[in-house]
Amino acid sequence: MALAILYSYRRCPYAMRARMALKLAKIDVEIREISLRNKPAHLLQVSPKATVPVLVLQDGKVMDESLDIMHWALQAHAMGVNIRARDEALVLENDGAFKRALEGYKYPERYQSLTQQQHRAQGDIFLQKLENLLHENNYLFSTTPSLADIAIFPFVRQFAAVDNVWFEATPYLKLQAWLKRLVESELFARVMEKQPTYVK
Ligand SMILES: N[C@@H](CCC(=O)N[C@@H](CS)C(=O)NCC(=O)O)C(=O)O
Repeated sequence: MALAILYSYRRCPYAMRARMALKLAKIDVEIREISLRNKPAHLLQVSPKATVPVLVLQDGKVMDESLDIMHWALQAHAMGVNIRARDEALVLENDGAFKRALEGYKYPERYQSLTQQQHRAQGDIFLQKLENLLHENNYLFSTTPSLADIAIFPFVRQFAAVDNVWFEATPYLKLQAWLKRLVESELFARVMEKQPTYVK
């Protein structure tokens, strides 16, 4: 039987977390790496909002939110990955206030109501929270990665990359080690393998 299809974009943090959850759950999918400027007709047809990731199952069911894809993958094939209400709350904070701070910090010219430093200070509140959680364990809620680790770290990676010298100079030693561990993981390397762009 043909595989489920995942419309994806390699460098998109939402697509990264969906690819990681699918890989963790050992669910094989056909990855269709798209060009955001020239989206395939089938993607637009199944999901008019046309963001990535989008998962199209063999029975035609469509999931076009990364968290839905993660839940589906990890619940169906839990693989010891726990999903709890506390994961949800932290991920919502990541996708809300932290993501907004990240956008402002990355593109201060587009979000001039605050300076770049003020945007960074907004994001710093979340980094501090993660650092505190990581004092308990190597991962946010446990000794192994949970949904929250996988859902959040692609965004922290982007935040750190805006000014790596600044990030490395923060007192967030646990957070730095956590990010390094996830970025250097085999799982991440596998989902970041380059794919040819799907054109149709
Ligand atoms: N809430 C969505 C957000 C996905 C999203 O915003 N993806 C970006 C790429 S990182 C996108 O596809 N943007 C549409 C575009 O650039 O045309 C999710 O979690 O899946």
